[in-house]
Amino acid sequence: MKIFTIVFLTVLSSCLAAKEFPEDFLFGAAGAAYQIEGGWDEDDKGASYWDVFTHIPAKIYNNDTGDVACDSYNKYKEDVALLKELGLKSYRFSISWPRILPDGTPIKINQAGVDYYLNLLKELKAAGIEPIVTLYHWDLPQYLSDLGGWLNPQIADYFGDFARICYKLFGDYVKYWITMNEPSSTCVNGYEQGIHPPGVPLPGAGAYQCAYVQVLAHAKAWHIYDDEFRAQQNGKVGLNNVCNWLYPKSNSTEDLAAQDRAMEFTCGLYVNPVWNGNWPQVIIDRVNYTSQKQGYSFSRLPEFTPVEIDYINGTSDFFALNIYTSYLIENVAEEAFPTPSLDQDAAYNISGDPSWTQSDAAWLYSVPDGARKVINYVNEKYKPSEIIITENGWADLGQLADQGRISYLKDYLSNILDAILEDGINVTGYTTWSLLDNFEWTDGYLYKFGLVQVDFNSANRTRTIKDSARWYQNITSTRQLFD
Ligand code: PNW
Repeated sequence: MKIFTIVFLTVLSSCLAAKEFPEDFLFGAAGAAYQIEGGWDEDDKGASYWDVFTHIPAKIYNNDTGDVACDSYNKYKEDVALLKELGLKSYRFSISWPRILPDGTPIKINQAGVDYYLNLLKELKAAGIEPIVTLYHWDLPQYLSDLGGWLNPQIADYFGDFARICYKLFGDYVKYWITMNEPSSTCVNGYEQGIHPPGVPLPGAGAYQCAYVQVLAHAKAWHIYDDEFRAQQNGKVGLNNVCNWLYPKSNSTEDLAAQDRAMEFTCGLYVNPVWNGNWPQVIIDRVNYTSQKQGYSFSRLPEFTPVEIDYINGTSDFFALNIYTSYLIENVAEEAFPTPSLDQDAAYNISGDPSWTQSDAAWLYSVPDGARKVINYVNEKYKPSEIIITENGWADLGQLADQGRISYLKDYLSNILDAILEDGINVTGYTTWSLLDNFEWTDGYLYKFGLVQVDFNSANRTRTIKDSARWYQNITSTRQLFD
């Protein structure tokens, strides 16, 4: 080799320093039942409150629904083949509660639904892909919503029965269970603001009551696993939430305090009970204070009894963390407390920084440093023995040449890897959101997060691999990332 070439290659390799993911790192992709399955009333499936909600005109962009979605109910073999082709080692999917139990109760099991998930699990097993299974990704059976949904503490018992049935039916195949996807989204969108089902805004009360019930339901599902299945099945059960790193808008004492509150109101409210036994103290104090100012004789935040605290504390075997974006947080100085709301209790404004790259979906910015910061935050505060990044992804309009997604994933993966290698945090897996373009809740099919494009205009729901998928395939097969 010419000396020139040797010098060139040496310089090149020192510029392109490779970082390596641990050998057993679980690279994968994610999806959720209502967003991909379709088959909304096939066989004996019951209706979820999302089925009902999307059929109400003007609730969803373009009046789109999940009636067919990616048709994964019929095309799951193609999905697994794609995962395999991309060399992925894990697949996060969710079980539709009303597909297994049509009205949410154990009175009737829909065998066709059970077979669907068994077939999917067998297909994954044959392909050597580890399932990470979410029990609840937002599709509550309509009957249980009519019973009060996530405002009714008894739903925790119904959820426990559903969880038990799933462990019994599928537990031999599953090592990672996630009970609830993002209580923060269910509770704020569904019960505080009413922009998700059940669609009735209850500001200042709905999100707190929902968080209370979801935490109890999660804990019930964890205890059932712990008491009845763990010894045999030897899996792990965890709670998931989205926790984004929030930066203070200035270094003023007020904004720094607001930053801390904002982390608690968006993340801690839902996960602190499970890891540390109660709501974050700052939220207990704030809601108590504003409730009093508004003339209540009690706090709008439900109180956990000592027995409940004992029951919920320590009920997560790993931390399932979704990271998408970051925001700037600015304190709101308040003089009056006109109407109850979570926003007023939280007393901060959020915004994006103009220097951050914004996706087509306006809420989503690329702020990769935030990933490392939030992983450190969660690790210090909750001390999980294991963290899995269960969602992280970028929105665009669905083009195959998706350079924006590649840049986003590269920058976030690099920061996640720094958290592993430099901060020594035990992040063991990463399932990017999402494998397929899919039904994006109130945005219908407007924004796309997939590694794989789905043609929603073809009856066949044709799947086409995007550039980002090929890029990701290269990262997951080499486990190397170049800065
Ligand atoms: C997730 N945030 O929700 C959901 O789990 C997915 O079902 C959904 O498709 C995906 O995001 C993309 O929208 C989020 O505050 C909720 O940054 C909140 C945030 C991000 C995602």
